[in-house]
Amino acid sequence: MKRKVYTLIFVKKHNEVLLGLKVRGFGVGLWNGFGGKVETGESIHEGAKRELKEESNLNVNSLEHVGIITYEGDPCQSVVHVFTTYNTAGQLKVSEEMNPITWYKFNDIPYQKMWPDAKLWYPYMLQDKYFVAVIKYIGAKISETFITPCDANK
Ligand code: 6U4
Ligand code: NA
Ligand code: NA
Repeated sequence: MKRKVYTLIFVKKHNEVLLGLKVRGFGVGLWNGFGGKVETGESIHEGAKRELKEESNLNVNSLEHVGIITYEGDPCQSVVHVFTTYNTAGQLKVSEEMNPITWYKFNDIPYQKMWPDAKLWYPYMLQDKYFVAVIKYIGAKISETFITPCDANK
């Protein structure tokens, strides 16, 4: 089966990260970073920049690739490429997909209103520590996880 490829982008400053409340589509009602499916003909980085613009109106030049998550289990096997940035341009705006958009302190992340796997790997993302995660869901429940930090490039 072909995996769907997604991006997930976290805009950060000091000890805060920008999260949006998903008001449409997959994960509706949950807080998350910005992102979506990589489209045919674009690179993963291009897809990440496009999704950030579409969902928050922010422009970004460089993104740091901080992790890869693969989700196992039916019906959606997917791979999510996680990026961070400290440098954006333009005026932050809510979108049809993310509203409201709020800065959250690292020690005040709303994990109880996020995907259940978020709390497992956000600590690495928040520290810009490269990580690899494999998360297996059965229905809405996590059945198995494998998460490892990977410091080779740092
Ligand atoms: P449409 O509505 O077709 O434009 P698109 O924006 O391309 O959708 P979307 O929003 O469905 O894609 O992408 C899902 C987003 O949710 C991606 O950024 C990846 C992220 N995501 C998916 N599963 C997740 C999970 N289990 N935990 C998590 N983020 C997840 O924290
Ligand atoms: Na999206
Ligand atoms: Na989108």
